[in-house]
Parts: sequence; C-alpha cells; structure tokens
Amino acid sequence: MTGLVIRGSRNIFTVRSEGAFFEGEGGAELECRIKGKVLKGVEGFYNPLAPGDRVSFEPDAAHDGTGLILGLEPRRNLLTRFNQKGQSPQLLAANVDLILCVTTPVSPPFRPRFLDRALVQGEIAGIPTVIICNKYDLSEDDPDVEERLEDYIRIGYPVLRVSAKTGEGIDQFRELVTNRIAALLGQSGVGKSSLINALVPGRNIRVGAINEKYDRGNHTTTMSFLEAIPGVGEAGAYIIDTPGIRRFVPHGITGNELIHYMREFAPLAGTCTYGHSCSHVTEPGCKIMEAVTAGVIHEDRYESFLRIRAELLEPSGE
Ligand SMILES: Nc1nc2c(ncn2[C@@H]2O[C@H](COP(=O)(O)OP(=O)(O)OP(=O)(O)O)[C@@H](O)[C@H]2O)c(=O)[nH]1
Ligand SMILES: [Mg+2]
Ligand SMILES: [Zn+2]
Repeated sequence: MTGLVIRGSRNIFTVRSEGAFFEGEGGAELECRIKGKVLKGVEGFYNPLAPGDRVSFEPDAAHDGTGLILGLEPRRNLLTRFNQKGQSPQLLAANVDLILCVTTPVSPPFRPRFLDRALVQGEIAGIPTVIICNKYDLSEDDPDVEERLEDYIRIGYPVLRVSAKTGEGIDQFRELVTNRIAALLGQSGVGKSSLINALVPGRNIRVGAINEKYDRGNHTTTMSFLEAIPGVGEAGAYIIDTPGIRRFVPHGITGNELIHYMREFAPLAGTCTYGHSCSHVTEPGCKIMEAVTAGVIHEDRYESFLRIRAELLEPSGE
C-alpha cells in the first residue's frame, strides 16, 4: 500500500492511505513505525520523513491498528531548514507546490531578514514562494514595511496582505492554495495556524498569544502536520503547518553559490571585474555593489546577502 505522511516525530508517523482525503470522515489513518528502524535514502537528516512524503507501508501484524513503513517514494522536492541544535538538516515538508512565507507588519515585528533567508531556501529547494503578510488588521501603514513589501513584488515574489482575524484577503488566500499542496513557513506567532483556522470553519488548531514582553510567539505548534482544506467539489487544498522558526539558517549551498539563489543577484553572477572570486564588498568593478547603488538591489537585501554568505563560508556552519 502507498500512503501520505500526515505528521510525524522522529520515529512515529501518521500515514493516510492514498485517496482517503475528502472522501468522508476518518479515512484509513495508521500510526506507523519504520520497519527495521532505518529508511533508505534519508541518511544525515534530523528526521527521516516529513508531511507530504509518500511511503509504502503495511499493517503491523504484531501490533493491531498500527503499521510499518517499508520505503520512501521518490520526492519531487523537499523543504528543509538547518537545525542548529541537531546540527543537521530538518525536514519540514515534502512534495509541495508552494511555500507560503508568513510575515506580519507588527506583533511580532516585520522581519525582512527572516524572509530573505527563507526565500533563499525556497530557491534552493526549487519551490515557488509567496509572501503572506498576515495581521494586516494591525497594520499601521509603516512606510518602511510597505516599501520592503513592494520591493519583494518588484523582484518577483507575490505578496498577499491578509488578516486571519477579520477575514480580509482570505478569499484570495484560499484561491492561491486551491488544488495545491502548500507549506506555511514563518516565525512563531505570525499566525500560520490561525490562517488554516480561517480557511476551515469550525477548525480549531491551537494558537498561542504573543509574549508581550518579547513581542514574539511562544512556539505553540511543535510539529509539522498536513491539513486537508475542504473546498467545493474537487477544489480542495492541502496545507502543511510547521513550527515557528526563530532564525532561519539556509543550507545545501556554499557561500559562493548564494548569488545564484537570490533572484535579483543571479543575473549578475560572474560579471564583476574579479569574476566569481569577487567578494562583493570592496572590489572595484563589482557589479553587485553597482546594482545596490543603482537601486536594482535593495540595500537590505545586500545586507542579507553579506550576512548569509559569511555564515555559509564559516567552516563550522553547513
Ligand atoms: N490581530 C490579529 N491577530 C492574529 C491574526 N492571526 C493570528 N493572530 C493571533 O496571533 C497569535 C499567534 O497566532 P498562531 O496562529 O498561533 O501563530 P503561529 O504562526 O501558528 O505560531 P507558532 O505555532 O508558535 O509557530 C494568536 O494570538 C492569534 O490569535 C490576525 O490576522 N490578526
Ligand atoms: Mg502554529
Ligand atoms: Zn562583486
């Protein structure tokens, strides 16, 4: 049998047999372990499987009502982050059509640095990303926030301004995810789980208040899980909720490769006077620095580029 991984820790996974979604309550959902404890092809990761993964499995004859995962079906793509505690890449979602990078104008404060890091990972994974600016009901029309959002649109990332609280923009949000598998990504407290609740009447995923002293979330969601969003007829969606991430550490590329994974930088790769050996900080004839001066690259994005690049070049990092 093949099935879809709905959620999982590092060793127990909920698997739903294919086709069970949208076909009535319950479906065939099974708590599964990995047969023989190790799954081929997932070595080196913090966790072996993510929601969205497809696996082959069989009922566990020795334990009624549970199953054994036999193998992993080939992945179309993989959304990961580098887990600094575990010093290994952690799987957040697999086989997704879209990353929904969630941010807020306030509460918690707008964090373009986080966006830049997450967008890089989206490019590495080859998954299109849309920026969802939630809590727009709280927006104070801060010109700095608006200017940054407009710049993301300029470089090719769609931005959707929504409010899970008032419902503003939620129809467009629903349209965006319809017939897709999307993964939410963002810092704690930006309203990832609330956005799913806004799409599904009566759904009550646990959400957490913002810590007022530190103006950030309390890491309410602790494990990724896949949620079926019912639609009209066939037009449903799958959304993968993920735990809030404090600091996103891109991985899977070297510091020198970063330039290819930031959209407005990529066309300039190799064009500096010193070619690919340019560090883009002091060299004369640096096309990246010229592009910053010309406004083709936003200063903030340049700052993000330098920071991420330095981090990737550190021998201790990945
Ligand atoms: N004003 C306002 N509050 C919102 C909105 N969306 C979510 N919230 C509130 O923000 C807080 C955090 O929401 P969550 O949905 O738990 O955030 P999360 O991103 O899932 O957080 P983690 O699970 O910790 O990663 C809750 O108190 C929500 O009620 C919104 O659009 N407007
Ligand atoms: Mg949550
Ligand atoms: Zn340069």
